Amino acid sequence: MKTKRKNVIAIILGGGQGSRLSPLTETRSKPAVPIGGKYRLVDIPISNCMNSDIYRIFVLTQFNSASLNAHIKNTYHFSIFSHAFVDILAAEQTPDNTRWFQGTADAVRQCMPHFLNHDFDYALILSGDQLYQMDLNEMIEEHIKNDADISIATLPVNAKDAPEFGILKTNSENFIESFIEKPAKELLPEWTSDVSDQMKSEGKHYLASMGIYIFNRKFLLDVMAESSTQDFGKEIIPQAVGHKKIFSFQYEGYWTDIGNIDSFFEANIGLTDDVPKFNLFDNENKIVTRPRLLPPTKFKKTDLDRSLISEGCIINAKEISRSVIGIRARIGEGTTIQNTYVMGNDFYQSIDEMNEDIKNNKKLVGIGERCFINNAIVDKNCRIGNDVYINGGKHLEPVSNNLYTIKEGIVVIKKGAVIPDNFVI
Ligand code: ADQ
Ligand code: ADP
Repeated sequence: MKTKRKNVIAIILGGGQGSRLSPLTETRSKPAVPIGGKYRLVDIPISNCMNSDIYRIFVLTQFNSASLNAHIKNTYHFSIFSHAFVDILAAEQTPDNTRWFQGTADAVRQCMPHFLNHDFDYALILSGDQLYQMDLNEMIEEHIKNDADISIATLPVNAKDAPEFGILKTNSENFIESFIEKPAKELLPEWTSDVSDQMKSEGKHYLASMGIYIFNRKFLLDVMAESSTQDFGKEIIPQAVGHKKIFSFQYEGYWTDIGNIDSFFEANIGLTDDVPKFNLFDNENKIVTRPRLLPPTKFKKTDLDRSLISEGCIINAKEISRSVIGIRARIGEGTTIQNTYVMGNDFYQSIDEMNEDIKNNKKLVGIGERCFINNAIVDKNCRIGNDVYINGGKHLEPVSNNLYTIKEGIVVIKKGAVIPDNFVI
């Protein structure tokens, strides 16, 4: 049973330069990156908030893109009788500030005047690039019950992952007594915690910060008044340990970072598992996105296995397996798609436009005939010709050119790329 909503604002950290997710962030801001065929990254934290009855939400982004604005404007409509909103706050130049956000805390600091226009007792600070479903209200309840200054959501991780995170230790009441941001491997033996038997059996001996924080209003105002700190993980949290009450809200459900190409790819393909760890098929916890009123997807001769197919696609492919196919995708006859996230298209070409393109020897929007695509991400609005062979995998060296990038063996075809017939990667 959910408890009644408290006086909370949510602040979603929408991303810095987004270089880890490049090239998906070359032409759009990180929160606008499409995920799961029909969603955008920002839909995940916003849905978590709304499923937790938190409806006053700010999205902080380094640069504002037309697609992020359009998405937020067309998706999150609230009654004029409610106080609900989703506002995008982009790094902006003011007479006394010409800098972009220098880090997560600096982003919050620069936006403080906007937050202070609203009444709130607690600020919930969330990352914009994580895939998880959590009742945030439960964390707020615990924060209040324990009379904490800050709460941090934490989860057990293994030794391989620990150096990527803020690692902490708690006392028997779950208050954080020590914290280290991204410890070197050699330091790990000093940082083990007493985790549950289940977590021990999975080798997860370290308690990691999930980068999800609750700050009391007063404490947030205090730390934001001290302008030398730029980052929560590197400065604010370590500096508060020892003199502030920092509660660890331990979580053991599914949670994954989707901030780089590798983890983003895995998270998307993971949605095709028999029982995906991230559940889109839930009556209570819905993931909200823009309703687009698209037609049903149409297939011809396709062998389908373990795949998510979004609305409005025209698919004549021979085979699609373990793949996520985004809205309005068009895939030609004889084509095989395996282990791939095809983001789909922003628009349909009319028959006349297609005939014109064919006459002018231009590739059509979508994926052509007799192609083979494996271990790849195909960004939106690509024009992939016929008989194209893309076989991603660890055998490929990292590369980046104007058509595609290869990271960790995953081939990312850039948005709007035109790939000629018979092209081989
Ligand atoms: P990281 O994820 O490495 O570690 P960071 O790169 O600061 O930390 O990103 C946190 C979130 O803020 C991400 O969603 C990112 O996109 C966003 N962000 C980064 N810079 C930003 C900026 N300038 N403006 C707006 N948003 C920005 C953090 C903590 C660790 C913790 C991990 C959990 O520091 O202690 O373990 O999160 O993932
Ligand atoms: P992205 O998903 O890469 O962030 P955007 O959201 O910026 O892309 O672009 C999506 C929008 O662009 C859609 O709403 C669509 O209406 C419009 N659009 C883009 N290209 C075209 C085009 N060639 N014809 C019609 N509409 C287009």
